[in-house]
Amino acid sequence: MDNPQFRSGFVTILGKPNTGKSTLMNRLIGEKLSITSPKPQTTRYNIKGILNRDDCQIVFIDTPGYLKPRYKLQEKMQDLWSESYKDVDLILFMSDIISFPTDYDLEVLELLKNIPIPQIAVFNKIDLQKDYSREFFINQLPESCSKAFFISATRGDGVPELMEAMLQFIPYHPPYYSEEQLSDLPMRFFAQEFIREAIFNYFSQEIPYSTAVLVEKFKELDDKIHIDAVIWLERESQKPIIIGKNGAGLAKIRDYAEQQLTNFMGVPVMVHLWVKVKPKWRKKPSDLKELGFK
Ligand SMILES: Nc1nc2c(ncn2[C@@H]2O[C@H](COP(=O)(O)OP(=O)(O)OP(=O)(O)O)[C@@H](O)[C@H]2O)c(=O)[nH]1
Ligand SMILES: [Mg+2]
Repeated sequence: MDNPQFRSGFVTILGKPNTGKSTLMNRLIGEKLSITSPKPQTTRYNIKGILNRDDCQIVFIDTPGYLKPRYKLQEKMQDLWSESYKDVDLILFMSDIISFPTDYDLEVLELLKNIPIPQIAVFNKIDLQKDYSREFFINQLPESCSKAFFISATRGDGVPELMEAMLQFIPYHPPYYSEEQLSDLPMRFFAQEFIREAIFNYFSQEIPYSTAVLVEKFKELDDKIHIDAVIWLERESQKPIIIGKNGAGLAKIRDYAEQQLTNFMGVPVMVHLWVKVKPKWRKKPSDLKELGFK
C-alpha cells in the first residue's frame, strides 16, 4: 500500500542534561522507552524511538546530555551526540524556561548555527513558572532555529502543536521501519536500561554514575521471561550500598525493574540480579567495550 502522502524521517533531540529530552521523546511516541531521572546524564546512548501514525513514521533520536569530557565514558557520550545529527531531517534544540540561557545552551546554539539542517527550539518545563516572556527566549535564538515552542513534557502542554510543526519538516517517503516497531534496540537493552533507571532513582551521589548493567541471560520459560543481569560497580565499597541491609536495596531495584519490564513487554518478567566490581571501568576502553559502549 503505497501512499504518496506518507511522510517518514528522522528527528534528533539535543540539549543539556536534565532538560527533559527523554521525557519528551517518551511523550511523543506514547511509550516509556527512554529512561528518565531527576539527575543529569541519565541517558548514555542514542536511543531511537519510532512514532507510527496513519500519515507518518517519525524516528526520534534521544541523545545523552553532552558535557565536557571528564572521563572516558563522557567522551563516548559526546561522540554519540555528533553522530546523532548526521542525516536527520530536523534538529530539536531543547532547553527549559527555568535555566535558559546557560553557557551550555549558548554553546549548543553556537554549534547549531553552522549545521545546515532545519532546527526548532523547544523550551520545556512551563508548568514550573507562570510568568515568562516568550520574546526573551526567542530573541536569543540564532537564525538557524526557525521556530520556538513552549511546552511541558510531563503534562503535555504544547506537545501536539510541536508535533504538527515538526511534521512539516518530514519528507514524503515510505516508512523506514516496520509499523509494529517501536525501537531499533533489542529487549535486552531495555532490561538493562530499566535496571539502571531504578539505580538512578534510588541511589545518590556517585553510585548511579559508577554503575553499568549487563544482561547475561534472557530466556522465555513457562510464559514468563527470565532475565539474569549483573550490576557492575567501580569499587568494592559500593557493593554493600547497592545490596542494602539484608538485600533490601537489591530487592527494591529488582521489584522496580520487574514492574517496568512486565508493563513494557506485556508478559510477566522475573529479574535476577548479581553485583560485581570492575575497578574504574569508566576510564578503561577495554571495560567500556565489554560493557557495551562501542
Ligand atoms: N516540572 C517538569 N519536570 C520535567 C519536565 N520534563 C521533564 N522533567 C523532569 O526533569 C528531569 C529530567 O528529565 P529527563 O527526561 O531525564 O532529562 P534529559 O534531558 O533526558 O536528561 P539526560 O538524559 O540526563 O541528558 C526528570 O526528573 C523529569 O521528570 C516538565 O515539563 N516539567
Ligand atoms: Mg535523557
